[in-house]
Amino acid sequence: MTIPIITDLAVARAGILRRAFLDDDTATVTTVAEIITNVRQRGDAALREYTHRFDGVDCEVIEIPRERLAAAAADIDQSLRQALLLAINGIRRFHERQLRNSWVEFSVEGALGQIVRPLDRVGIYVPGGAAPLPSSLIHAAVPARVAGVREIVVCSPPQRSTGEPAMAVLAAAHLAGVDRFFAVGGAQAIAALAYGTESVPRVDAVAGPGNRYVIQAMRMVYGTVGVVSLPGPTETLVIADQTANPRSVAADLLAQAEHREASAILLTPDWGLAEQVQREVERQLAALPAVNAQAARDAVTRRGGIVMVPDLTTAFALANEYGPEHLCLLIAEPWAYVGEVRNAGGVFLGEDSFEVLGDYVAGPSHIMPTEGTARYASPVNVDSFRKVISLVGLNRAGVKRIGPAAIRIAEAEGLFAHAAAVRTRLESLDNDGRE
Ligand code: HSO
Ligand code: ZN
Repeated sequence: MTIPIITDLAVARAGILRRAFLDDDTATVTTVAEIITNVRQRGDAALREYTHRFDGVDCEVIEIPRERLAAAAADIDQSLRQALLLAINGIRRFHERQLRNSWVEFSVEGALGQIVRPLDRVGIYVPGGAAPLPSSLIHAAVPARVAGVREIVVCSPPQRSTGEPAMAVLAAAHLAGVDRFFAVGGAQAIAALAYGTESVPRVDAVAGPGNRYVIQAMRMVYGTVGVVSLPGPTETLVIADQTANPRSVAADLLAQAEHREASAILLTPDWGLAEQVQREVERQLAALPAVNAQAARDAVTRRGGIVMVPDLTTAFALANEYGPEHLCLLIAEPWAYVGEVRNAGGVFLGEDSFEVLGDYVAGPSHIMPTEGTARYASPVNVDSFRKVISLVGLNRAGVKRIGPAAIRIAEAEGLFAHAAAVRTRLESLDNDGRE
């Protein structure tokens, strides 16, 4: 099977443009609920058991000492360290631009304002498994650091071969300034971060991508702990016209398609391009290592395809309906269409601004909303790790003007102690005759 060309929009809408994977599946829910309860009740003992069962690793001590992180950063290939540092630098600079200030506005009635405060402690999940992603660690940890989070805790499962997480992940943790690192993964890691165990401290919010168990766990502990987002399998929607280079289009589709359970979709009004991209996809698949090619073929054939659209306006309408994690514009005038974009995690503009740069080194966090959550959610950013505290500092003049309205609403709600709290103020204002 090769990447299909879909000419009927209704078919595309009912098929690849309609996602089904966010639905709870009962088996996962049951398993995760049990894991959470167990970790909550038995703490570290439960973590050790799960690590033994799921990761095939026995570790007495769950925490990786900071010296080990530093050693990993010293030991990894010099060019990889330099690349990670370049990425960290770009991510830091991008996120520094996002910082909002606290504000207080004074008037004759006193002051109103808000203070912006970083969270005290944040937990970042980093997937292990077949392909551990050090980039995901830095794309969450650096924004948290810039936000001013006091303590950044990472959880990532140990690898069977070495008994600890991948060296590159440990190194990335050191380079990004992570404070504590625990070799624990899966739903059990999220439970530990939410409730705390003897070793793992309870955090204020969790962030980062994970498999279906991890994401289900995040949904179930939400409220006990903040959940920054629920990143599912990656998705890419490319809009390309006749000016696009079919090689680049195919390369960008395949780059994301090699991720686990990914989807990669092309919308184009140009039949010639569609056919060229189809051929290119085959040619480029043949050049990939077998494992990657298999994942990518699966993505482009089962959850992806080339959809023929009558024009770019239709393409943007469909893209907004779908709300992709990544929207890649390989069209003649990409900037002219930015105003059309309503739902997307990130927009990549033009031939030289492709998504893989965003995955690693461009600057914005690559942890972007998936599964249509771009309708309401944003990529990981500094505000993911900060909150607002409202300040109300009114004076007597304020009470005099707005107090009576408060009384009126309180009475309508039958809340007479509320009304009385205003009245005593108004009475004492009248009595001492001061303004
Ligand atoms: N494209 C993935 C992020 C990633 N790619 C990490 C490579 N490494 C989700 O946006
Ligand atoms: Zn990627």
